[in-house]
Order: sequence, then structure tokens, then C-alpha cells
Amino acid sequence: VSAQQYSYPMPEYVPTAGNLEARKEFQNMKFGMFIHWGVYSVLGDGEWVMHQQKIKLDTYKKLTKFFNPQDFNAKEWVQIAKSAGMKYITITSRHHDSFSMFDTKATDYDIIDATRFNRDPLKELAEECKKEGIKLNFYYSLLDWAREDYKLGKKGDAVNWDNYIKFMKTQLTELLTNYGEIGCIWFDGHWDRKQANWHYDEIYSLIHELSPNTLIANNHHIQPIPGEDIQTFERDLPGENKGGFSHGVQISQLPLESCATMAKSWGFNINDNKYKSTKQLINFLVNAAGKNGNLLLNVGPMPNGEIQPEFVKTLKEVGEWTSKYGESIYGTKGGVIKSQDWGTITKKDKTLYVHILNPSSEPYIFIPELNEKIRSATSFDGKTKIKFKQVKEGTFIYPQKNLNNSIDVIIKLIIK
Ligand code: JFZ
Repeated sequence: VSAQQYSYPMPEYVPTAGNLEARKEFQNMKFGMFIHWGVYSVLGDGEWVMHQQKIKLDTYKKLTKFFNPQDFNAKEWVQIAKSAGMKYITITSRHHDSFSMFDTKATDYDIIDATRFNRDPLKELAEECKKEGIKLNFYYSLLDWAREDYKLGKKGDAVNWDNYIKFMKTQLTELLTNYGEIGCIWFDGHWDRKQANWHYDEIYSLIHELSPNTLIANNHHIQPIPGEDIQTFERDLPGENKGGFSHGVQISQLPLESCATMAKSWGFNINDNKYKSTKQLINFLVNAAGKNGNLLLNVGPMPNGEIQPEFVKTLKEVGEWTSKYGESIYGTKGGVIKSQDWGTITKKDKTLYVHILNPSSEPYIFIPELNEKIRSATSFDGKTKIKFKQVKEGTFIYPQKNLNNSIDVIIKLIIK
């Protein structure tokens, strides 16, 4: 299979100056928190539970009666994200199950009308994020398991498609007018109807007209479509296709973002204990930065509204690392070299940060094709000089043993 393209014309898109600036800001942030939270969280079996357990809509709707997340506290979530070193939050406003996690007039199947919780968590998050300088983004599903107007008719035709598109436009307008400035709308579900006309021309231009600096991402696993501002990679580093979703997809000139889970599941899953270690997650963050991409790292809060303690603990450890070594991540650029067995490089102005994630058994590491003249090589804190040798083919670095750090040995190179 190769990457499938959309089959309808899209108008050329000229991003505004503000949008281009927002893209830069987005790239500099490097690290965000993804949040999958909805009525599915009640069952503790991931966000696909309705589909996977073949739960009928009427039955599934009963979950709204048990969804009363009294322990939800926007302040706590934002603090957890912030102290991990995350600069933005992307939360599910409406997932495939069709349930809206915000106050919407477009349907009654939403958190205000259908639960006794009677609070709008997106509003509370928006206010808290604004206070704390965290950007807020909304995930929005194109795919829908509940709405009549999404369903196909007997002949496999979309009977009421225009109505569905109109519904989405109404909701997107709400999301972009009632919650302050939104960093990004993050679409997902395109892959459910690859040949459908999603009317991206209308949807994207609506978003860019309402809020030109809001970036558009779409987890569609094909080449970016005109109108998009970010290219996403699911469970994957840009260009790797380890997730198996993006076969044949080329890295574009757009800002790049990888999304990944802390365990296996996106939505809360009570049996999921395949927790990634702190070291694995930092590896992912560093490798994404080395490829000029962001990491959007997911948590699936519990039905009571809390983020599970295992995640909180790991994120705290990630935060200890980012607070010490963040200089080598935030605001850097990648793409200096291809990833090496030992690690990767990030760059800021005249400084190269050599990230040795897997120390070699040799007393040196080799950086191929690094020919820029190096003026100095030191440990991350600048206190220890590091030996290096530049040859035609690249640069040898001889890190001392005592720099050993079980996560990432960072060597600073100052180039001319
Ligand atoms: C999608 C969602 O289905 C999932 O629930 C989560 O929100 C994730 C971030 O994005 O994951 C996908 C995307 C594509 C496929 C499967 C799951 N696919 O193409 O089979």
C-alpha cells in the first residue's frame, strides 16, 4: 500500500504572517501533553471500547450517567504538564464515539446536557492554560460512530453528508470562539473514509478565517493537504513508519509532530501496564527533536478526572530531566545529521548538542559529515573539555567515562 491522496481539488493556501509565526512557536515548544478523555474512560478499556466490544449506541449512552469526574481539576492537569516540561496540551473535544466533551449547541450528546457533571472541562482547562502560559489545542474526530448523518445509506452512499459537514463546522466555530485563542485543531479519522469528500476546503478555510493563527493538523497518514500547518506522525518518529500507518509518506516542510502513548492505550485502560520508562520517553523526545519534530505524549485520565499515579510519577521524572537539560531541546532545530546508533544532534545558533543516548563500547563516537569547524567541545555544563578530532569524513568525539549519565550524555559543540 502506498500513501493514498485525496481525490478532490484543494485551493492553494497562503498562511498569514501570524500563522507562520505560530508555526515557529509551535516548533520551539517541542513537547506537549495529549489527553484522551471521554465517557469511554468509565469502562477503562480504551477509547475504542464502543467499537471493539460492539456496544450498541443506546447501551453506550448509559455511560453518560456514570461519567461524573468530581476529581477533575484543571489546575492539577496543567501543573502535571508544566512540571514535565510540556508547553502545550491537546485534548479530545470529541472522539469517534461522538460524545462532545464541551458545551455545544449542535447536539445534546455532550457533557453539559447528558451528564450530571454539568461542567465544561475544556472551558476550565482553557482558563487555567491561559493563566499558566500553556497553549491549548483541540483534537477533533472526523469519524463518528453515533450520528445518523455520518452513516451510509443502503447503496453505500452518504445520505446526509452535507448535514454532517455542517454539524462539524458549527462545532468548530464554537471551539474557536468560546475558548480563547486555540493553538491547533488536530483532526483524526480521515482514514475511515479515504475516498470521501471531507470538504476540507470549507472546513480549513473556516478555521483560518475565524482564527488565522490556529494551526491545523490532521492525523490522516497521507501527504499534507493544502491548508494544513503541521504534519503528524502516529506512534512514530518523522519518516520512520514504525507505527505502520504512514507507508510512503514523505516528510514535508511543515512543522512535524509525533504522538505517542505512555503505556499502550490512548484512553484510560485499567489493564494496560506496559508503561514506558522515563528513559524511553526522554529518548523519544530527544530523537523527535533530532528529527526537527515535537513530541505529543498522551495520558488517558481516569473516569474520576485524575491522571493515574503511574503517569504522574514518570512525568515528574521526565520533568526533572527537561528542567536540567531543556536548553538542548526547546527552541532547537534538528536535521543536522541522520540518527545514529549512539543518538542524535540538536542545534541552536552556534551550539550543537550531541545527545549520546546509547554510549558505544568504543572510547569515541563518530559524527558523519560534520565538517563545520568546531571551536570547542565541552560537557553540557561547560565545565569539562572534551577531546575531538575532525577529519574529512566527519568528527570524532571522545567523551570521558565520568560523564556517564544513564539517560543521555550531552556534549556541547560550539561551531564558528
Ligand atoms: C487514532 C484514533 O483512532 C485513536 O483512538 C487515537 O485517537 C489516535 C491518536 O489516533 O488512531 C488510529 C489512527 C489510524 C488507524 C488506527 C488508529 N488506522 O489507520 O487504522
